[in-house]
Amino acid sequence: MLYKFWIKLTLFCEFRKLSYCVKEPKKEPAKRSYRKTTGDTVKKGLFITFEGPEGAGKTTQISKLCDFFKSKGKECVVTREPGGTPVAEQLREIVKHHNGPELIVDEAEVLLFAASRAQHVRNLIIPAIEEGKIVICDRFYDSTFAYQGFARGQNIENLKYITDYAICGCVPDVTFLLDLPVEVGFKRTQTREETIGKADRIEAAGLEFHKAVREGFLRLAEEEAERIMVMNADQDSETLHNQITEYFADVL
Ligand code: T5A
Repeated sequence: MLYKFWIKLTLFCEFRKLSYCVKEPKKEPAKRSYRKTTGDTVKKGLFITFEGPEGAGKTTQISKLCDFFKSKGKECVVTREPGGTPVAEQLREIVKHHNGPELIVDEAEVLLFAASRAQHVRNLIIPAIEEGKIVICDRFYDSTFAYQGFARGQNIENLKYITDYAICGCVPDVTFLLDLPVEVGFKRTQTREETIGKADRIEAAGLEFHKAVREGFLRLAEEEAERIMVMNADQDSETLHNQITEYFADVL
């Protein structure tokens, strides 16, 4: 009886290992690239992320890049973090706009972003990439390291572990870090019609916090220079768009 149960348990564990997400924690995030480099064409989808301080122009560039891919006959999905699926969007509302008497503690903030990411990766990003689509995501886990790690001071090793658990091996093929002075980004968001006078919880964290975020992003880019492309975002949006599309000249 006990022997039969042991065999069943072993078979179940082997099956789980074969399934998409290996549940055992890994020390390093799995490098899983969706860009097949064996031919000239993209065989499966691509996963592209945009990062940067507030008001860097990510949304603007993502929209232009998606139009660019569509003009080349590619299917493109635009999404964002936190958010991207119904549950993840509910978490976004809490983490950005919670305004009750009970404050969100820093540890819970990390986990809310991670929970949103876990939903998003499994229910939207991976299925779309597997269908051969190009997924462009407005922020991903680099934001967690820059905001919650470098700026809020949360332990980086803990963040790596939590991120690894959330992303299921789904590492971006390329990340564009739109870099610009924090003051320039603030000025842009403060004069944007929809957001005038409406800073959310994180935007309202102050200049020093956001300077630390920017430094954090630049440190990440140094550490992962192959994946993270630092782009000067303090220039007109068309020039920046042209610089970004140059990167894809060899894969389309
Ligand atoms: N967060 C997120 C974490 O703390 N941890 C995490 O793990 C994650 C995933 C998300 C917040 O959550 C935090 C970070 C953020 O605080 P959000 O609403 O998604 O918040 O906001 P942001 O991602 O910060 O995006 P923003 O709306 O602030 O700015 P964008 O998208 O970078 O910029 P965009 O394109 O909307 O442009 C801003 C304004 O500038 C103009 C645009 O027309 C617009 O008015 N603009 C330019 N002006 C001059 N020159 C250019 N080149 C311009 N490009 C755009």
